Amino acid sequence: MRPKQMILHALLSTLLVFSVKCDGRYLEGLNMNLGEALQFLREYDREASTMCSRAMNAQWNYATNVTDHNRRKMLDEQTLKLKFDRASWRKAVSFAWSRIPDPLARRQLKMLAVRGRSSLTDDKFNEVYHLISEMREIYTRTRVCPYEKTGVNCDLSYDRDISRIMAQSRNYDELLFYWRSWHDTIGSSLKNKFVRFVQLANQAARLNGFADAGDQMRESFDDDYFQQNIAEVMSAISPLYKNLFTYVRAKLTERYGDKIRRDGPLPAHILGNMWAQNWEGVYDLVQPFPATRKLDVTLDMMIQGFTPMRMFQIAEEFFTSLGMKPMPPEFWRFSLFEKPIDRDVKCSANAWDFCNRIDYRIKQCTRVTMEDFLSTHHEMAHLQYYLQYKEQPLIFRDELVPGFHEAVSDAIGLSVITPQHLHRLGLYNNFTNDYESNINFLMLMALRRVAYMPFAYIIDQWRWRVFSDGVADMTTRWWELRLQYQGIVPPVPRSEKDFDPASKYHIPADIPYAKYFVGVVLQFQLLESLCEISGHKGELHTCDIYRSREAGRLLADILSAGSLKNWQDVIREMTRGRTNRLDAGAMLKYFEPLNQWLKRQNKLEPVVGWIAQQDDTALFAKWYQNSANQLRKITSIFLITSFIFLFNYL
Ligand code: X8Z
Ligand code: ZN
Repeated sequence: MRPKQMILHALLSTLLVFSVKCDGRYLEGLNMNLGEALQFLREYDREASTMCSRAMNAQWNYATNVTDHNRRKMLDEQTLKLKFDRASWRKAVSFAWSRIPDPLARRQLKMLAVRGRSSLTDDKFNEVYHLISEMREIYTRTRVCPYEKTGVNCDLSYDRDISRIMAQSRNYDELLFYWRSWHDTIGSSLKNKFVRFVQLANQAARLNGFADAGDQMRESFDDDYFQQNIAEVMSAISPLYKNLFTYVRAKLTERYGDKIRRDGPLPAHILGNMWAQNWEGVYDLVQPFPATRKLDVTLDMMIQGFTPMRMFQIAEEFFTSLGMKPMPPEFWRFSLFEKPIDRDVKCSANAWDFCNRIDYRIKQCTRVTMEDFLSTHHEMAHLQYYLQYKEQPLIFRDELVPGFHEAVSDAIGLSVITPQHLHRLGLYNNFTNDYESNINFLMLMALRRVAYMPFAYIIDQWRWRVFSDGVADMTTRWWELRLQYQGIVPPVPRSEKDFDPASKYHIPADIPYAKYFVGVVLQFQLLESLCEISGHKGELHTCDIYRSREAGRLLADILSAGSLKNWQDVIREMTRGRTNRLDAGAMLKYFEPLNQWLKRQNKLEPVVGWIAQQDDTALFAKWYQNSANQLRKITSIFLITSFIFLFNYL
């Protein structure tokens, strides 16, 4: 144990009037009394449920009626909850939980003991939470100026304006302007705060028995080989990604000419998204068969007089057709389905569990569009998950593994978005199952999912390296990963004066990201399993599980366990013994027809993937190279001096 750790452990011991030791990996106490542990867990369940309900209510009130008063009330409740969590952590680590004989009690205590930053002193605990909320605030308040307009307000926000421009503009310089404004504005204001945050997060993790904050983050995946496992999945997906990348580069070259090298990486700003994480924005440039129309049933929905309420009823019927649960009365009574005209609301769609086993709601400013129709199913799948695990104790009313909530909702989405399903609903009457429509459809899905994988992979790779190796060269390391996995370079030179990773909300906001990577892999594994049990024949991307009671039973079984069971065991059950780990096979199977098509398209390309030249790395590694050269110089000077010294001495 390090000295600082010893001091804090001693401090905690006096505070808690028991001795705390760090035996092996985790921080834990000496109390092995099972009766006391069970009593604590019962009390925790009751009190934590009340706390959670109060916090959710205050959050709901604010999100559906944005006023200063509601914001203050929400923040007050959050502060109370943080205090409660901290007190619960203290009690949990007073137990020698790893040696408690009851496996369920042990698992619950472990969950309480290894999460969060409660190991910090009061001052530092408050400081880290204050820092995170400050960083979130700065990020969400960031505004930039409009392109080529002087004398106007600089009040463009990412969500309202810039995301749309990045997806729709085909003007290289305009895109560059917004990319640069966003990165420059955010990075400079967040770097120092982030550096301090890293220090505090690491301290908290070490006091809790972890090597660093990245090690603590990975704990939630409960897998000693997690890093290796996701690296293998990334390698397995990489050839498909490179095929897609190569085809898209060729198409972008048609648009942007010699601004792009035909065998090189792509500049980060022309892929339809600020972080090049979702390429759907460039669909019209890369559509394989432009004469075949894009799948969109919005018009059909309008003609048939769809309303937001009807969209939710149809989504509910999807789940009841599988034999799953209908929405409870509270859902229909209290949800927000449409944007109110009398008050300001946060319109992002989400699904709410009020932690009382009664109240479940969706908030969505629904418009009658295909996109929102898919979103009703997505959000309702989250609610279905809440309903399925509602009998578990609060601590197990959680996803099987981080990312699984999204995986479930997205797997349902993959079934609902098939032309086959839309046709069954009477929404896509001139549907033809021809090759060209299928490839167009798969291209759209690939721009959303395949293009996303290397991005989803590198976020936490970067973050974990910062936690383990320190805060030097953070921007250089960011771009090294971007180039290696995404084939992306910055469109203008960057240096350590910039802090480009902060341009992605989840980094300053301290939101883990590997779960999104896991979520995509698992959604295809889940889809494959559900389709198999439903008796689907044919290609995976055409599978619709609608009305399959068998699929519903399997899904309900998986969901009802919440986070009670070991996730690898559940994956084994789900795949009928085929595997107990993350596996890219199902995703590759889904995209195989497109992959074959891409390979044919790329035959004449000079290289599949990208070749990085010095000009590419010089865009972000100048400073790094200089310092590396300096380091080399210093090392050789040191070696020469040592040699002279030794020579003289001998
Ligand atoms: O952060 C989100 C959601 C909240 S769970 C808005 N997503 C990731 C992102 O925006 O990067 C959804 C897709 C991935
Ligand atoms: Zn979701």
